[in-house]
Amino acid sequence: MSEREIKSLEDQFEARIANDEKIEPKDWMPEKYRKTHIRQISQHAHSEIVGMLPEGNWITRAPSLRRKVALLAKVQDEGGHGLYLYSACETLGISREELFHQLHTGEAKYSSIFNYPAVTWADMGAIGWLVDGAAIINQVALISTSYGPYARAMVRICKEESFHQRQGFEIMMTLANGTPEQKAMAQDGLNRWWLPSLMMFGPTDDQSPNTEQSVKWKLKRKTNDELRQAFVDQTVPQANLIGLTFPDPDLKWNEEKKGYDFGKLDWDEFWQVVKGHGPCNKQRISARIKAWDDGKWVRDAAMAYAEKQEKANLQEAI
Ligand code: FAQ
Repeated sequence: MSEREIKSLEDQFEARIANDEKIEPKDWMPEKYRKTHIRQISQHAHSEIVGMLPEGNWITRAPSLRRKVALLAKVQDEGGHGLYLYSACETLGISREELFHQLHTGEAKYSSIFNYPAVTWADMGAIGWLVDGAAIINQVALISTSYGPYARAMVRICKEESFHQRQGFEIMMTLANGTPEQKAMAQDGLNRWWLPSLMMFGPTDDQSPNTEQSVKWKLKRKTNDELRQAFVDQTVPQANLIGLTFPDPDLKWNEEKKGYDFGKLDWDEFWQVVKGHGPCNKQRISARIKAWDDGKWVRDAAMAYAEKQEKANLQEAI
């Protein structure tokens, strides 16, 4: 293709983005757009399935049948989100095997938040309320992202995340209204998960190398700092309602900006976790590799069955 032809395709592409049209898998797109989407969608997919691990550990220890059923359903939903997102990512021309290879070798990232341990039952409340709460703020914005398969996956994911957030908040509310020990457990969960949840939104805008281009392509509809601020403003009144406090002496209402100010986050800790040195990174990746290896016979059986079906269909056609 000549340079002039490429330039014309680029111009048409930019015009479609400006027009808020969805880009579909078979449409022409700049190579950088495709790669950036593979990076973000796969990081998102990996986060969903690695995110099953801290909560999966608590299914057998849920305090009642009702809690167990809700947690089981939530963890299954996260697996489903991973599936939609891997499928959306595959439409960009990368295979599921390659995506898993990238996760297992550390080439692809997943959300920092899932490298923290879930040590008490209150952490199931804190994860649902705060981690899913943060995920929704980010993902509602992604419903209007420019890549069609990603945007459509987000519609259902957001509905389910909304249930997850409520089940988490309800656990926290029950504990906060319980015995002094239960309230202390809820407070401890909030203390440990609050700052890591704020870091989920990624580095501050001035330190975020991808934001500018991603906002231009309407992959990201809001910046990391805008989303983080929206999350703080939404969550502080919820904690006030159930009588919990935040581990941040600088958190206070700012009438001028009509939002909360909050303290500086520990970005050294964030980068340590992202680079693989968080409390649970090794444990999470080895659990994923084991699941992949243990599932080999299922994949082989499914492939053998599909081949058999294809042969039978061919013979029928002859
Ligand atoms: N953890 O330039 P930016 C969930 C990396 S889903 C690790 O700002 P970008 C559901 C970033 O990749 C949670 N790495 O990057 C659930 C980049 O590195 P790279 C996941 C992070 O992409 C709940 C570098 O830092 N949600 O929780 C993180 O423009 C409960 C520079 O950063 C999504 O993935 C981080 N927190 O913005 C499941 C949503 N932040 O790739 C189970 C979609 C940044 O250049 C249980 N993703 N990095 O080497 C996004 O919106 C964006 O990708 C951001 C990052 C906002 C996460």
